[in-house]
Amino acid sequence: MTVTRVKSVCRMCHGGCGALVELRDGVPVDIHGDPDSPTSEGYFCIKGKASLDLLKSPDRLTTPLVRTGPRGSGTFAPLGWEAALDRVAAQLTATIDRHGPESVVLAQGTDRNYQEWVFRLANAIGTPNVVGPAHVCFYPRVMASIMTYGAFTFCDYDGDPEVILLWGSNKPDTHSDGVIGIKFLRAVERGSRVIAVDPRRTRTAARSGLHLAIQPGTDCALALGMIKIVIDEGWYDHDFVAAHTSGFDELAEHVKAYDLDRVARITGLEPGLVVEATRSYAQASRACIEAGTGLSQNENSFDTHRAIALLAAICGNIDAPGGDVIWEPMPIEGRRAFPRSDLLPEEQARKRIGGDKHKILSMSGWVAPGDLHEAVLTGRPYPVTSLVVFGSNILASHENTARVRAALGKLDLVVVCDLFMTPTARCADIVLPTSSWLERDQIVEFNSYIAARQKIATVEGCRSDEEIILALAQRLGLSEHFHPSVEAALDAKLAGLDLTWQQFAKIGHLRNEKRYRKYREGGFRTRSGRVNLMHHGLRAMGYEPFPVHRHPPQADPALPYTMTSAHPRRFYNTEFHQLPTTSRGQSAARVTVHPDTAKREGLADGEEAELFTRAGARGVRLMVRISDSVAPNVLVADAGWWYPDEPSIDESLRSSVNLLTTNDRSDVHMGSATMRGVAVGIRRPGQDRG
Ligand SMILES: Nc1nc2c(c(=O)[nH]1)N[C@H]1C(S)=C(S)[C@@H](COP(=O)(O)OP(=O)(O)OC[C@H]3O[C@@H](n4cnc5c(=O)[nH]c(N)nc54)[C@H](O)[C@@H]3O)O[C@H]1N2
Ligand SMILES: Nc1nc2c(c(=O)[nH]1)N[C@H]1C(S)=C(S)[C@@H](COP(=O)(O)OP(=O)(O)OC[C@H]3O[C@@H](n4cnc5c(=O)[nH]c(N)nc54)[C@H](O)[C@@H]3O)O[C@H]1N2
Ligand code: SF4
Ligand SMILES: [Mo]
Repeated sequence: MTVTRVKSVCRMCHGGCGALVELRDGVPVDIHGDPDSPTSEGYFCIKGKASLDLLKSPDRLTTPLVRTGPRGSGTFAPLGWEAALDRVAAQLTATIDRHGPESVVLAQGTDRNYQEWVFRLANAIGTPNVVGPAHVCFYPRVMASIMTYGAFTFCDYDGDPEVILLWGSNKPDTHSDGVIGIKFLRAVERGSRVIAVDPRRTRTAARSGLHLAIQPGTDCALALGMIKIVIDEGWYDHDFVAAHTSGFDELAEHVKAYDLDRVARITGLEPGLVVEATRSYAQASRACIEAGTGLSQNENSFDTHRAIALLAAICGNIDAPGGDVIWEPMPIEGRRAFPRSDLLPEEQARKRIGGDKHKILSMSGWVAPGDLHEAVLTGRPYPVTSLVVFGSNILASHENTARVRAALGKLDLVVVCDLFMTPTARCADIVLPTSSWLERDQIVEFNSYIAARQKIATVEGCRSDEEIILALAQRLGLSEHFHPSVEAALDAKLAGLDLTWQQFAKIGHLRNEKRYRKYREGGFRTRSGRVNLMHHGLRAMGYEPFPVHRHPPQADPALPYTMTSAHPRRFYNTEFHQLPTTSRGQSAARVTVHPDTAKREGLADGEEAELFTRAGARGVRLMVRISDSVAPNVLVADAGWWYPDEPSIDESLRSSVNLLTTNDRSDVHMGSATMRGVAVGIRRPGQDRG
């Protein structure tokens, strides 16, 4: 027996921990963290451990399928790869000829390091329409940061922040955006103090120096209130503000509306706590803000992240040691250049669905799901006929499930590439079985860091998304815009480093040296070279030049609770519900309920409750977890749940919180739907539905 160890990069979440896969006679038998990885330092979690389940799962799709019964019925027949790809290409060609390339929409879920391939295919086809969860995930933060500083920042945990403001983020459990929670935890061990702003007392919030148990959806008011305190108390970095920002006086005027009493009323926080948190953050010599997805899923999402960016800037923490450091990408043809946006004609780019409505999201290249579904259902501004999904379970992850379902029913062609038969894949005409991260070569690009994900195994019958995209491009007559093979594309990406894929795979990873205060060499990458406290460009687009907190509508007495969601620790978005290693620990979606609320509503721990937004309508059923880690009016539900073993779509989605979310109160910049801060009622299932 030969035992070998191959280095790769885990993709069970977007943390990207270094992984060591142990093979016996070429068969993967074990997986652990790689102690040599500079980003994860040997850390590995339960989801990473579940990776090998992916290779063995009896539920994996291993042949293309074509629908034989009504859409959504789940009746399919197997089809060979060549026939399946020919069929998809023929139908796409027909719709492009009839309705134009913009009638084809590509979809992607959370980034899986092939996003740039999806965008390249869209640009080569000539469609400006790529839909994904960008509006409620990373992009409100990215665009707020870019529009304020001209770049995106990351917390400099290695630079020993004195204070870490953990705001709407559960970093130690979610490892978001390529910075693994271990970096945060090690900084805390070395002495960083944590201020947590979270409606839920998470494990980290419980251990924080200060926990601000904010009412969901009110963070924008808190950030603006903190800016006012910093300015009033003179706690800002006077030199930095004078030399490197524009619009400070106007900002000081703007935040006058956010006095402490008003902020305390909106957020439900003790005024003294707000002042203490502000002082602690503003007076620290090194401080960073980890702003998470808890802030990106409501009508204030972009403005909340803008307000936080302004707070960090006036305190002089941008690009400072232990602060929020500007990311300098490695010189590869990666996320920025590989999509080849030059292939998309200007008149096509202008047709992006929702481009006139959610202008900031549109600038980033994405379409908001709500805008897509509306276009499909109304045929306006033009017919949208075909959807090709590369890894997204949109029936569980997009807001407004009923409308997503209606849109899926109306399209002429739905193609879903996935590892498993999800509720979304059930609604496809053609399903293409894709490979997992263990079955492909990829360059993982994060922050100032790149790493090699190496193919370790093969699951017969599956192909990677990159291979599917190359095969479709060839059939659509677009080969001139693509490389002849995936390896040739990886070689081309690395050309700027004078490396081939094979050479890079041996090296494993490369990163840029961190440099601080780069703005001193030539300013920020904004038009003025300064931090845009006031943003004239936003005004020119018809938006407010400063962040504004918008109030949620008055609570309805029939819906007295505020529901928010969080990503569960053992699962990843909508994934891993069929894997033994992860689902062994939790078999149903949970909702955290305060003891007083449970008593009032007659709910018992471990039993089902139904959350609803309309008295007569069917709600969402989740398992009650009674805990005083939430306020009596707040309910925190697990996001992204579905049950793979249920025979009907309705039953498989019975715990999916997006049955209750809508597009009614979306962020005007990004189209972010309100997923955090939804007015709901809660009852025992079977109780009178009014
Ligand atoms: N209510 C509520 N809704 C939410 C959220 C929330 O917090 N609350 N979170 C939002 C956020 S931040 C996000 S990012 C989205 C996530 O939403 P999605 O991205 O749609 O969800 P995922 O579960 O990440 O991925 C969907 C599918 O990709 C498949 N898959 C995995 N690897 C691959 C691969 O390599 N190729 C292909 N083709 N398929 C693959 C999985 O099997 C899974 O079925 O959900 C959003 N929706
Ligand atoms: N284990 C695990 N890791 C994941 C994922 C997963 O599903 N599971 N998903 C991945 C994805 S796609 C993403 S985008 C990231 C997200 O990672 P994070 O940014 O950490 O996001 P969440 O865990 O969804 O939410 C963070 C915190 O926001 C709190 N919260 C909810 N509503 C509000 C609010 O209104 N205000 C404030 N201040 N806080 C609020 C929640 O209680 C939660 O503790 O995680 C990634 N990593
Ligand atoms: S944190 Fe993410 S990348 Fe790291 S081992 Fe866990 S699932 Fe894999
Ligand atoms: Mo996300």
